[in-house]
Amino acid sequence: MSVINSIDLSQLTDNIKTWGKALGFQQIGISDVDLSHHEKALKNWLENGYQGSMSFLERNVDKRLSPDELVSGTLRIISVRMDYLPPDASFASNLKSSSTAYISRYALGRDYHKVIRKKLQKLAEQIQEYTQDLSFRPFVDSAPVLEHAIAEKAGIGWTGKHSLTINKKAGSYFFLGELFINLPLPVDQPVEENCGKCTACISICPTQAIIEPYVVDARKCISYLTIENDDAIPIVYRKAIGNRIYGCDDCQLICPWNKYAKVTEEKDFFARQQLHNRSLLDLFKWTEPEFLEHTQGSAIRRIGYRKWKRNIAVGLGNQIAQTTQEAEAIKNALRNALDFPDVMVQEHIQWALTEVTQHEGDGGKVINVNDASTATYSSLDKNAIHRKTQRLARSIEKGMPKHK
Ligand code: B12
Ligand code: SF4
Ligand code: SF4
Repeated sequence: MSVINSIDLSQLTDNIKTWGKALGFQQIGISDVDLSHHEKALKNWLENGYQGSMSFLERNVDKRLSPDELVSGTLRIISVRMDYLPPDASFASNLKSSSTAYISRYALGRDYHKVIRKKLQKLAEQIQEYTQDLSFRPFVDSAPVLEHAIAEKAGIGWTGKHSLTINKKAGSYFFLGELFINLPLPVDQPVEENCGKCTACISICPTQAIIEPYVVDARKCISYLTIENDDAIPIVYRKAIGNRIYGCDDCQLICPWNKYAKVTEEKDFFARQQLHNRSLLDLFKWTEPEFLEHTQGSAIRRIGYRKWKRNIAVGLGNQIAQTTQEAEAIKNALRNALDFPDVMVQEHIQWALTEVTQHEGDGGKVINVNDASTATYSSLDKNAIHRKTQRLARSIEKGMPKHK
């Protein structure tokens, strides 16, 4: 009899779930490696070019669909989820204040890749103490892994219309991670889909990036535009970005299931005070050494100073100045940065300067994102954007009062 056959796999599965929780994962599920039912959707998505410049997504497509080709000998995947919602998320108050920089709540603390990978490694070591037969490989947000599809099979949650994994008791503010293993553990069952007729995420998206249920055109998503995209942010999306300088949470904020979201127990994910609820102007004035110092160990550091400056310039262009002094302070900061040693960033600063100067005192202009492709930016309607954000803020205040 092989050693694997002689170990009690269901006892080991129970142990893995207990050990995983003790390590700080909120849920652990087990899936097999057949993801073939995702082939059509994944290939369509890539053929349509929705990945934009994220060319890493075009590579290893077969390996993504067959985890046992990615890591040979893989029989099961341990899928984990870890909550990241920090205390004092102040979602609504931050979104409503156009002078305050909004940073996606997943990025306010320590880089999750490091935190989760370390825990997955520890979990693997515990399994190895139980059986020497284990071979494993941890993944967190690694390109050739279809994390949603795996989480769905492992019973972690269902794929919402915004394409993220949602759990009935915990909403969607959690990261996913995986441990590929060679042990034939008993698998978990997928959970029921629970979006029903709701389409709230689709209509609230500031840039209409959820082009149909379950399909996000990354090129339109603020998360892509502010994080992954190395080039200029297309003018047509700039106003809709508002004060969101790194990522976006809107499709999750409107989701009714997030009223069940729990505050993270992981202190590493708590918000750093240098990044949370800070004014756009303060962050824009950071020098490069200050940027590097304040973002050490954070995922934000990976975008680099150049994109940081680009994004905040857009935020400043969208700021609705309440007084002439405020408008002057923004203009001065922008003018002082016009010699930034990068033409792309200079153009964003110039754009922001024009915005602030043109719309001073008129409460701004507004974009109708549905007409975005034809809109020239002088016809954009800032008030419509503002109304949409106000609607979202009201929904947060009502649905997630503890995190407003
Ligand atoms: C590339 C990427 C992005 C891109 C593209 C997003 C996307 N939706 O594809 C961008 C930069 C835009 C992005 C943004 C964000 N991301 Co991201 N991202 C990834 C990454 C690396 C790959 C995702 C991927 O493979 N996309 C390609 C598409 C085709 O795959 P998919 O979205 O899984 O699509 C499947 C389903 O939609 C399904 N499907 C398609 N059509 C249909 C139709 C029906 C009927 C059904 C049932 C299913 C279905 O099949 C598709 C193929 O399997 C994953 C990590 C990973 N390795 O998986 C993190 C990941 C998805 N991101 C994550 C997060 C947190 C975010 C943001 C919330 C960050 C932020 N606050 O700014 C936003 C959310 C935006 C959004 N609504 O998706 C988390 C999500 C956690 C969770 N609870 O689900 C992940 C899992 C990272 C992690 N390890 O935690 N991301
Ligand atoms: S993260 Fe923001 S921009 Fe991207 S799909 Fe969700 S709501 Fe739209
Ligand atoms: S907002 Fe509605 S449609 Fe979108 S993911 Fe949540 S429940 Fe599903």
